[in-house]
Amino acid sequence: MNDKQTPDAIYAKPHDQIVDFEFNDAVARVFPDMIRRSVPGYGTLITMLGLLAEEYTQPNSNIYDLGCSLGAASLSMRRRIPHHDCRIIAVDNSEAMTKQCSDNIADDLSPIEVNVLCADIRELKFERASVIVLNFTLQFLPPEQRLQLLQNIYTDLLPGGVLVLSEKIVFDDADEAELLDKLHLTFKKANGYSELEISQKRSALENVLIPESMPEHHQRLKAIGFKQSSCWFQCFNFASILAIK
Ligand code: GEK
Repeated sequence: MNDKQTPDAIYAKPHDQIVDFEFNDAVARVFPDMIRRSVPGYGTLITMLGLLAEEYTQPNSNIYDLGCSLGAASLSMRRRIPHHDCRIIAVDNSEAMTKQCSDNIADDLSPIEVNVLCADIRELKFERASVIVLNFTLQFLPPEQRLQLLQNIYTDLLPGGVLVLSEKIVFDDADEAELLDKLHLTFKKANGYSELEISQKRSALENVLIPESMPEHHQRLKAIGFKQSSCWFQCFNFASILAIK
């Protein structure tokens, strides 16, 4: 990844007006630095996605990385999938992201085929899917559209197929919410973000990233039909669920 180290200074100076956050060229340029400094546990999660793909990928099947950004999850999975007749389909509706993602995939020499698509994940059909990853993507869909996407995923998954769903989460218990928000703030400050950057980014994300609670996630996945829905990772207010069909 060429621009891996480009530092995120998007909200470092005061903005006259805070507009809703977009995955544009400016964000794509600094994305690896931005996500590493904003999402606690991101690096571990990406590494573990490789192990989950190794465990759950079925021979002659497709693996979908939905909201792939620059392809970090696809690259991690690509390096560990043991079946050479499998294909990863990495999808994002930001052209800035898919352009850079394609370059990152081309620079990597692993044998598993990866197709990068610029498309809206709400309009896709998933074919012969054994593993589908939504790594911090569902949270950017309007809440009323999430059930439909998850139902499509469930319908299209092969028997025994899995969904890995990573999200920022909220808590019903006020003390727990306060504690984990505070720790997330400490994490961002420790990673060099100023109060100004943190507050401007929070405003930009307010209408765009709408987190839900773990009980909401588990209940919806169970209601759709997933036979198991387990939290396998949590760091502060960020968590990941493994749902098995
Ligand atoms: C990672 N998974 O590095 N269709 C396609 N893509 C979408 C849609 C949509 N409807 N909505 C949002 N996106 C990545 C990180 S980032 C998370 C995922 C974050 C895309 C959006 O363009 C962006 O690239 C990605 O989802 C969310 O493991 O920035 O916190």
